[in-house]
Amino acid sequence: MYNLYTMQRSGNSYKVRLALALLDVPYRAIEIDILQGESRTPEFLAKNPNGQVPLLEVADGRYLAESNAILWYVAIGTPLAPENRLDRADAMQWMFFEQHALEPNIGAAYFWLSLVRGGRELHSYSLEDWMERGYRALQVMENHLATRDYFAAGQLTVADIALFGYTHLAEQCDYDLSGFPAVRAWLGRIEREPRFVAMNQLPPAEAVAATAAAG
Ligand SMILES: N[C@@H](CCC(=O)N[C@@H](CS)C(=O)NCC(=O)O)C(=O)O
Repeated sequence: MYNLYTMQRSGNSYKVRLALALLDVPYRAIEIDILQGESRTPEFLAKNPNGQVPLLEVADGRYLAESNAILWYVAIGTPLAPENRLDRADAMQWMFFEQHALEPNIGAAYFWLSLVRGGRELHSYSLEDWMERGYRALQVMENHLATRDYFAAGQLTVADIALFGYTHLAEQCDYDLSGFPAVRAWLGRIEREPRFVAMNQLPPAEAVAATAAAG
């Protein structure tokens, strides 16, 4: 069974939890509170020198970081990972977009406005940029989804899961999605997937037990 180092309120961690849930893959969750510096301890840095979650222990002592790399790792061989060469590259294209255009803006706004007390005041100078660039990314997504149900391969893939992670949090951090009907319909489509789990849903019982044991 996988060990997943995760933080409940981290969108990047949630992507992995969502994929594992949709695939019905059991795992143990080890909660890391980044706000308490738990991703920067010597023990954690020995596992991920970049000091971030999510982190998946794929085999004894072998760790994989970066949410989108982890998504591919868990999804290969399942319907979430397209087989066709172009579909696969297309999915990757959207996952790079997610990391460069969406996550640095909506992810940053979510972190500072929703998770950090006083974050809005601390980062008031960045907010306008996050809003402008975040809306630009949402518009690209809206245009794509206007004629499609999913981002790549005509089906639900890891690209949708990657993009869902922060898009579904946008309204919690000042973005207004009312002008993005195709994006809203796509969010609903994913939420109706069998085995969908919400971000605030706790990991399965065996995972919680493992977290307590690890603590
Ligand atoms: N590109 C990485 C970003 C991971 C990331 O930013 N993780 C945040 C939580 S969402 C984190 O662990 N931050 C703690 C830190 O940087 O100290 C991914 O997609 O996994």
